[in-house]
Amino acid sequence: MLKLWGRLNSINVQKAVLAIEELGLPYERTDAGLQFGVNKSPEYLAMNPNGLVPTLDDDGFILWESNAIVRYLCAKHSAGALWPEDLQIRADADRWMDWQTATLSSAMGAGFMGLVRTPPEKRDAEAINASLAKTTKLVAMLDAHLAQRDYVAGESYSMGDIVLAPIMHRWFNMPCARAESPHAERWYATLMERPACVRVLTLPIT
Ligand SMILES: N[C@@H](CCC(=O)N[C@@H](CS)C(=O)NCC(=O)O)C(=O)O
Repeated sequence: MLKLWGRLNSINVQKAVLAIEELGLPYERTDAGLQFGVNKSPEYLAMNPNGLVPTLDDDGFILWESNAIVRYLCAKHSAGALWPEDLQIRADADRWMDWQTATLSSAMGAGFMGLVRTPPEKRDAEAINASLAKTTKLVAMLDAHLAQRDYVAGESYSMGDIVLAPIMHRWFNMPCARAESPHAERWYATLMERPACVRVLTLPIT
């Protein structure tokens, strides 16, 4: 059976759990990271020397990096669907997955940490506002992309949507003002009709 380590309020863990839930695979999840600890133990570091979550164990095959986990599981269990066979459609999904990690997550980090994980008296308003401004521009980019298609890689739900869903759920639920993004909002509402998305993402933003 698949084993996964990571706390559920991490968007990187949520991506992996969402992929597993979409695929309907049996799995065991162990809370790890922040208040749960575990991720700095010698046993955990032997699996994942980064000391970060998530980490997957598929029958002895250990994998870390959330996007790699999503790609691996979708390729193994859903080639031609969640893992598109068409090279260009797959590259499109890959592109948005990498953008999520390298660009959107980096931009949103300070705003999220400041507004959600920092008490009001300790917040750095300048850093939060800069982060929200950057995120707003990036969400507008995603919104323009989704104006032309139902899902991030075209007309079908794919691993690209799985990776973007947790961070966009966080964005739409963070305690801050947001510019309208009607196409991204329509896409998000469609995703939230999926039982796996409801199961994994309907959590307070913490
Ligand atoms: N690029 C890595 C980043 C992993 C990462 O930064 N994980 C965070 C949670 S989102 C973490 O482990 N933080 C330390 C902790 O939770 O104790 C991935 O996508 O898996």
